[in-house]
Amino acid sequence: MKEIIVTASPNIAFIKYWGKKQTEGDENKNLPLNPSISLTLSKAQTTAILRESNEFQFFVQGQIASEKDQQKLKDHLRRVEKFLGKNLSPFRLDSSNNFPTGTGIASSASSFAALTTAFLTWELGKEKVQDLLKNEPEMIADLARRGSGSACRSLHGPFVEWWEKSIRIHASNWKLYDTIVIFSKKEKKVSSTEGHTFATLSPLFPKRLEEVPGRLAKIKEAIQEKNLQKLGPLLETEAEQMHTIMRENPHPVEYQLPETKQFLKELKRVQGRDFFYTLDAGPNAHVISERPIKKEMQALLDKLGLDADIWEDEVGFGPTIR
Ligand code: 2P0
Repeated sequence: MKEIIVTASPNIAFIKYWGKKQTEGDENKNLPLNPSISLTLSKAQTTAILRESNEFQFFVQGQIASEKDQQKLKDHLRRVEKFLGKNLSPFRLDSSNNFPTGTGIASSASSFAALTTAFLTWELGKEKVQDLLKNEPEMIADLARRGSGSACRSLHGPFVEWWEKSIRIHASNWKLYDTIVIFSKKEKKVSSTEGHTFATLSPLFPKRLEEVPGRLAKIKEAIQEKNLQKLGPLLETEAEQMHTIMRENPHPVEYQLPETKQFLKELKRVQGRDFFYTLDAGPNAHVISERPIKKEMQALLDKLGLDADIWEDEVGFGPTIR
Protein backbone atom coordinates (compact mmCIF):
# COMPACT_ATOMS: atom_id res chain seq x y z
CA MET A 1 0.00 0.00 0.00
CA LYS A 2 1.22 3.48 -0.85
CA GLU A 3 2.33 5.32 2.28
CA ILE A 4 4.15 8.63 2.80
CA ILE A 5 5.51 9.70 6.18
CA VAL A 6 6.83 13.22 6.70
CA THR A 7 8.01 14.85 9.91
CA ALA A 8 8.60 18.57 10.40
CA SER A 9 9.46 20.67 13.44
CA PRO A 10 8.31 24.05 14.71
CA ASN A 11 10.58 27.05 14.63
CA ILE A 12 11.12 29.70 17.26
CA ALA A 13 11.21 33.23 15.91
CA PHE A 14 14.12 35.47 16.91
CA ILE A 15 12.37 38.32 15.08
CA LYS A 16 8.63 37.73 15.14
CA TYR A 17 6.15 37.66 12.27
CA TRP A 18 3.49 39.66 14.02
CA GLY A 19 1.07 41.63 11.86
CA LYS A 20 0.10 40.78 8.29
CA LYS A 21 -0.72 42.77 5.19
CA GLN A 22 -4.36 43.21 4.22
CA THR A 23 -4.28 41.41 0.91
CA GLU A 24 -6.66 39.77 -1.55
CA GLY A 25 -6.31 36.37 -3.18
CA ASP A 26 -4.90 33.07 -1.98
CA GLU A 27 -1.47 33.69 -3.52
CA ASN A 28 -1.16 36.76 -1.28
CA LYS A 29 -2.26 35.07 1.94
CA ASN A 30 -0.24 35.57 5.13
CA LEU A 31 2.15 38.20 3.87
CA PRO A 32 4.02 39.74 6.79
CA LEU A 33 4.35 43.43 7.61
CA ASN A 34 7.97 42.90 8.66
CA PRO A 35 10.81 40.48 7.90
CA SER A 36 11.39 37.71 10.45
CA ILE A 37 14.08 35.15 11.27
CA SER A 38 13.86 31.93 13.26
CA LEU A 39 15.67 28.89 14.60
CA THR A 40 14.25 25.58 13.35
CA LEU A 41 13.85 22.94 16.06
CA SER A 42 14.23 19.17 15.78
CA LYS A 43 12.75 17.22 18.69
CA ALA A 44 9.23 18.65 18.71
CA GLN A 45 7.66 17.22 15.57
CA THR A 46 4.49 16.99 13.56
CA THR A 47 4.22 13.66 11.76
CA ALA A 48 1.95 13.53 8.70
CA ILE A 49 1.15 10.06 7.40
CA LEU A 50 -0.70 9.62 4.09
CA ARG A 51 -2.15 6.23 3.14
CA GLU A 52 -4.23 5.17 0.14
CA SER A 53 -7.96 5.34 0.79
CA ASN A 54 -11.29 5.33 -1.13
CA GLU A 55 -11.91 8.95 -0.16
CA PHE A 56 -10.06 11.82 1.49
CA GLN A 57 -10.10 11.49 5.27
CA PHE A 58 -8.40 13.80 7.73
CA PHE A 59 -7.39 12.73 11.23
CA VAL A 60 -5.62 14.96 13.75
CA GLN A 61 -4.14 13.51 16.96
CA GLY A 62 -5.98 10.23 16.27
CA GLN A 63 -9.43 11.85 15.96
CA ILE A 64 -11.45 12.90 12.91
CA ALA A 65 -10.44 16.53 12.34
CA SER A 66 -12.84 19.22 13.55
CA GLU A 67 -14.88 21.02 10.88
CA LYS A 68 -12.57 24.02 11.13
CA ASP A 69 -9.47 21.85 10.69
CA GLN A 70 -11.13 19.88 7.85
CA GLN A 71 -11.71 23.14 6.01
CA LYS A 72 -8.12 24.31 6.48
CA LEU A 73 -6.78 20.93 5.34
CA LYS A 74 -9.07 20.83 2.29
CA ASP A 75 -8.10 24.38 1.37
CA HIS A 76 -4.45 23.39 1.58
CA LEU A 77 -5.01 20.28 -0.50
CA ARG A 78 -6.73 22.40 -3.21
CA ARG A 79 -3.81 24.84 -3.11
CA VAL A 80 -1.29 22.05 -3.67
CA GLU A 81 -3.47 20.52 -6.41
CA LYS A 82 -3.67 23.88 -8.16
CA PHE A 83 0.10 24.19 -7.97
CA LEU A 84 0.54 20.68 -9.42
CA GLY A 85 -2.16 21.28 -12.04
CA LYS A 86 -3.90 18.00 -11.17
CA ASN A 87 -6.07 16.36 -8.53
CA LEU A 88 -4.39 14.04 -6.04
CA SER A 89 -5.60 10.46 -5.64
CA PRO A 90 -7.49 10.10 -2.33
CA PHE A 91 -5.66 9.37 0.91
CA ARG A 92 -6.24 9.21 4.62
CA LEU A 93 -4.15 11.79 6.46
CA ASP A 94 -3.07 11.20 10.04
CA SER A 95 -1.39 14.26 11.50
CA SER A 96 -0.07 14.23 15.03
CA ASN A 97 2.22 16.27 17.24
CA ASN A 98 4.55 14.86 19.87
CA PHE A 99 4.30 18.16 21.81
CA PRO A 100 1.38 20.14 23.32
CA THR A 101 -0.45 22.30 20.76
CA GLY A 102 -1.67 25.88 21.09
CA THR A 103 0.77 26.88 23.78
CA GLY A 104 3.35 29.03 22.09
CA ILE A 105 5.17 26.11 20.52
CA ALA A 106 4.26 26.86 16.93
CA SER A 107 2.24 23.79 15.93
CA SER A 108 0.77 25.48 12.85
CA ALA A 109 4.29 26.00 11.46
CA SER A 110 5.33 22.35 11.82
CA SER A 111 1.90 21.13 10.67
CA PHE A 112 1.82 23.10 7.43
CA ALA A 113 5.48 22.40 6.71
CA ALA A 114 4.78 18.66 7.13
CA LEU A 115 1.49 18.74 5.18
CA THR A 116 2.86 20.71 2.25
CA THR A 117 5.83 18.37 1.98
CA ALA A 118 3.62 15.27 2.35
CA PHE A 119 0.95 16.36 -0.19
CA LEU A 120 3.64 17.14 -2.77
CA THR A 121 5.45 13.86 -2.06
CA TRP A 122 2.19 11.92 -2.57
CA GLU A 123 2.21 13.05 -6.20
CA LEU A 124 5.86 13.74 -7.01
CA GLY A 125 7.75 11.19 -4.87
CA LYS A 126 10.52 11.65 -2.32
CA GLU A 127 13.46 12.41 -4.62
CA LYS A 128 11.64 15.10 -6.60
CA VAL A 129 10.41 16.87 -3.45
CA GLN A 130 13.84 16.70 -1.82
CA ASP A 131 15.25 18.18 -5.01
CA LEU A 132 12.64 20.99 -4.98
CA LEU A 133 13.35 21.77 -1.32
CA LYS A 134 17.05 22.00 -2.06
CA ASN A 135 17.06 23.71 -5.43
CA GLU A 136 13.80 25.69 -5.54
CA PRO A 137 13.10 26.44 -1.89
CA GLU A 138 10.90 29.45 -2.70
CA MET A 139 8.33 27.34 -4.51
CA ILE A 140 7.42 25.09 -1.57
CA ALA A 141 7.82 27.99 0.88
CA ASP A 142 5.21 29.94 -1.08
CA LEU A 143 2.70 27.09 -0.70
CA ALA A 144 3.44 26.41 2.99
CA ARG A 145 3.18 30.13 3.85
CA ARG A 146 -0.33 30.28 2.47
CA GLY A 147 -1.34 27.49 4.90
CA SER A 148 0.25 29.28 7.86
CA GLY A 149 2.74 32.12 7.58
CA SER A 150 5.48 30.83 9.83
CA ALA A 151 5.37 27.37 8.18
CA CYS A 152 7.67 28.64 5.42
CA ARG A 153 10.44 29.00 8.03
CA SER A 154 10.06 25.34 9.13
CA LEU A 155 10.99 23.94 5.70
CA HIS A 156 14.70 24.43 6.32
CA GLY A 157 17.22 25.10 9.05
CA PRO A 158 19.11 26.07 11.07
CA PHE A 159 18.12 29.73 10.58
CA VAL A 160 15.51 30.90 8.09
CA GLU A 161 14.75 34.52 7.23
CA TRP A 162 11.39 35.33 5.65
CA TRP A 163 10.27 38.50 3.96
CA GLU A 164 7.30 38.95 1.64
CA LYS A 165 7.23 35.87 -0.62
CA SER A 166 10.90 34.97 -0.18
CA ILE A 167 12.88 32.93 2.28
CA ARG A 168 16.63 32.88 2.83
CA ILE A 169 18.37 29.97 4.51
CA HIS A 170 21.30 30.89 6.77
CA ALA A 171 23.63 27.90 6.93
CA SER A 172 25.52 27.52 10.21
CA ASN A 173 26.99 24.88 12.48
CA TRP A 174 26.03 26.83 15.60
CA LYS A 175 24.51 24.29 17.98
CA LEU A 176 21.78 26.11 19.86
CA TYR A 177 19.33 24.68 22.35
CA ASP A 178 15.77 25.85 23.05
CA THR A 179 14.67 24.81 26.54
CA ILE A 180 10.95 25.43 26.70
CA VAL A 181 9.46 26.03 30.14
CA ILE A 182 5.80 25.11 29.80
CA PHE A 183 3.57 26.82 32.34
CA SER A 184 0.34 25.97 30.55
CA LYS A 185 -0.75 23.39 27.99
CA LYS A 186 -4.18 24.93 27.53
CA GLU A 187 -5.10 26.21 24.06
CA LYS A 188 -4.65 29.97 24.04
CA LYS A 189 -7.76 32.16 24.22
CA VAL A 190 -6.68 34.56 21.48
CA SER A 191 -5.77 32.83 18.23
CA SER A 192 -2.66 33.96 16.40
CA THR A 193 -4.90 35.12 13.53
CA GLU A 194 -6.60 37.56 15.94
CA GLY A 195 -3.23 38.39 17.46
CA HIS A 196 -1.84 39.42 14.07
CA THR A 197 -4.78 41.78 13.56
CA PHE A 198 -4.77 43.27 17.07
CA ALA A 199 -1.02 43.91 16.93
CA THR A 200 -1.39 46.39 14.07
CA LEU A 201 -3.89 48.42 16.14
CA SER A 202 -1.41 49.19 18.90
CA PRO A 203 -0.09 52.78 18.98
CA LEU A 204 3.36 51.20 19.45
CA PHE A 205 3.19 49.18 16.22
CA PRO A 206 4.60 51.82 13.80
CA LYS A 207 7.67 52.27 16.02
CA ARG A 208 8.20 48.50 16.03
CA LEU A 209 8.14 48.39 12.23
CA GLU A 210 10.83 51.08 12.18
CA GLU A 211 13.00 49.21 14.68
CA VAL A 212 12.81 45.70 13.25
CA PRO A 213 15.23 46.07 10.29
CA GLY A 214 18.04 47.31 12.58
CA ARG A 215 17.41 44.54 15.11
CA LEU A 216 17.27 41.92 12.35
CA ALA A 217 20.61 43.08 10.95
CA LYS A 218 22.22 42.78 14.42
CA ILE A 219 20.69 39.33 14.96
CA LYS A 220 22.10 38.16 11.62
CA GLU A 221 25.53 39.47 12.67
CA ALA A 222 25.28 37.63 15.99
CA ILE A 223 24.34 34.41 14.16
CA GLN A 224 27.24 34.84 11.76
CA GLU A 225 29.63 35.43 14.67
CA LYS A 226 27.96 32.71 16.82
CA ASN A 227 27.88 35.33 19.54
CA LEU A 228 25.25 34.45 22.16
CA GLN A 229 26.02 37.45 24.38
CA LYS A 230 25.18 39.69 21.43
CA LEU A 231 22.14 37.68 20.32
CA GLY A 232 20.56 37.22 23.76
CA PRO A 233 19.57 40.80 24.68
CA LEU A 234 18.16 41.31 21.17
CA LEU A 235 15.94 38.22 21.60
CA GLU A 236 14.61 39.50 24.90
CA THR A 237 13.92 43.01 23.59
CA GLU A 238 12.08 41.57 20.59
CA ALA A 239 9.91 39.21 22.66
CA GLU A 240 9.05 41.89 25.21
CA GLN A 241 8.17 44.36 22.46
CA MET A 242 5.72 41.89 20.94
CA HIS A 243 4.06 41.25 24.31
CA THR A 244 3.93 44.99 25.16
CA ILE A 245 2.24 45.70 21.83
CA MET A 246 -0.44 43.18 22.72
CA ARG A 247 -0.97 44.73 26.17
CA GLU A 248 -1.04 48.31 24.93
CA ASN A 249 -3.79 47.74 22.49
CA PRO A 250 -7.50 48.57 21.99
CA HIS A 251 -7.99 44.79 22.48
CA PRO A 252 -5.50 44.18 25.30
CA VAL A 253 -4.09 40.65 25.44
CA GLU A 254 -1.89 39.32 28.23
CA TYR A 255 -0.11 36.19 27.05
CA GLN A 256 2.06 35.76 30.14
CA LEU A 257 0.85 34.06 33.29
CA PRO A 258 1.94 35.39 36.70
CA GLU A 259 4.27 32.34 36.80
CA THR A 260 5.86 33.38 33.47
CA LYS A 261 6.61 36.83 34.86
CA GLN A 262 8.01 35.52 38.15
CA PHE A 263 10.21 33.04 36.28
CA LEU A 264 11.58 35.58 33.78
CA LYS A 265 12.32 38.06 36.57
CA GLU A 266 14.34 35.41 38.41
CA LEU A 267 16.07 34.29 35.21
CA LYS A 268 17.21 37.86 34.54
CA ARG A 269 18.76 38.03 38.02
CA VAL A 270 21.23 35.21 37.27
CA GLN A 271 24.72 36.75 37.20
CA GLY A 272 26.80 36.28 34.04
CA ARG A 273 24.12 34.14 32.46
CA ASP A 274 24.69 32.27 29.22
CA PHE A 275 21.00 31.75 28.42
CA PHE A 276 18.42 34.19 27.11
CA TYR A 277 14.68 33.99 26.60
CA THR A 278 12.21 34.61 23.88
CA LEU A 279 8.44 34.12 23.85
CA ASP A 280 5.83 33.26 21.28
CA ALA A 281 2.16 34.17 21.48
CA GLY A 282 1.77 32.23 24.71
CA PRO A 283 2.82 31.92 28.36
CA ASN A 284 5.81 29.61 27.90
CA ALA A 285 9.44 30.69 27.98
CA HIS A 286 11.84 29.57 25.25
CA VAL A 287 15.31 29.77 26.75
CA ILE A 288 18.09 29.79 24.17
CA SER A 289 21.57 28.55 25.07
CA GLU A 290 24.68 26.84 23.69
CA ARG A 291 24.50 23.93 26.14
CA PRO A 292 21.79 21.86 27.83
CA ILE A 293 20.33 23.90 30.71
CA LYS A 294 17.36 21.84 31.93
CA LYS A 295 18.87 21.47 35.41
CA GLU A 296 19.38 25.22 35.81
CA MET A 297 15.82 25.92 34.63
CA GLN A 298 14.45 23.32 37.06
CA ALA A 299 16.50 24.89 39.88
CA LEU A 300 15.01 28.31 39.11
CA LEU A 301 11.49 26.83 39.17
CA ASP A 302 12.21 25.02 42.45
CA LYS A 303 13.58 28.19 44.04
CA LEU A 304 10.31 29.95 43.21
CA GLY A 305 8.13 26.97 44.14
CA LEU A 306 6.72 26.89 40.59
CA ASP A 307 5.49 23.86 38.73
CA ALA A 308 6.20 23.58 35.00
CA ASP A 309 7.12 20.99 32.42
CA ILE A 310 10.38 21.43 30.56
CA TRP A 311 10.76 20.50 26.90
CA GLU A 312 14.37 20.31 25.73
CA ASP A 313 14.81 21.02 22.05
CA GLU A 314 17.67 21.96 19.78
CA VAL A 315 18.53 23.15 16.31
CA GLY A 316 17.08 21.29 13.33
CA PHE A 317 17.28 21.35 9.54
CA GLY A 318 13.76 20.97 8.16
CA PRO A 319 11.40 18.13 7.19
CA THR A 320 12.30 14.47 6.81
CA ILE A 321 10.56 12.34 4.19
CA ARG A 322 10.52 8.63 4.98
C1 2P0 B 1 6.30 33.87 14.65
N1 2P0 B 1 4.01 33.63 15.58
O1 2P0 B 1 7.03 34.60 13.98
C2 2P0 B 1 5.11 34.51 15.35
C3 2P0 B 1 5.51 35.03 16.69
C4 2P0 B 1 3.65 33.54 16.96
C5 2P0 B 1 4.45 34.57 17.64
O2 2P0 B 1 3.79 33.14 13.44
O3 2P0 B 1 -2.19 33.20 10.65
O4 2P0 B 1 0.12 30.62 13.27
O5 2P0 B 1 -1.19 30.92 10.38
O6 2P0 B 1 -0.07 32.92 9.35
O7 2P0 B 1 1.99 31.37 11.71
C6 2P0 B 1 2.08 32.37 14.78
O8 2P0 B 1 1.26 32.74 13.72
O9 2P0 B 1 -0.12 32.68 11.82
C7 2P0 B 1 3.36 33.06 14.57
P1 2P0 B 1 -0.94 32.41 10.47
P2 2P0 B 1 0.86 31.72 12.59
O10 2P0 B 1 6.54 32.66 14.81
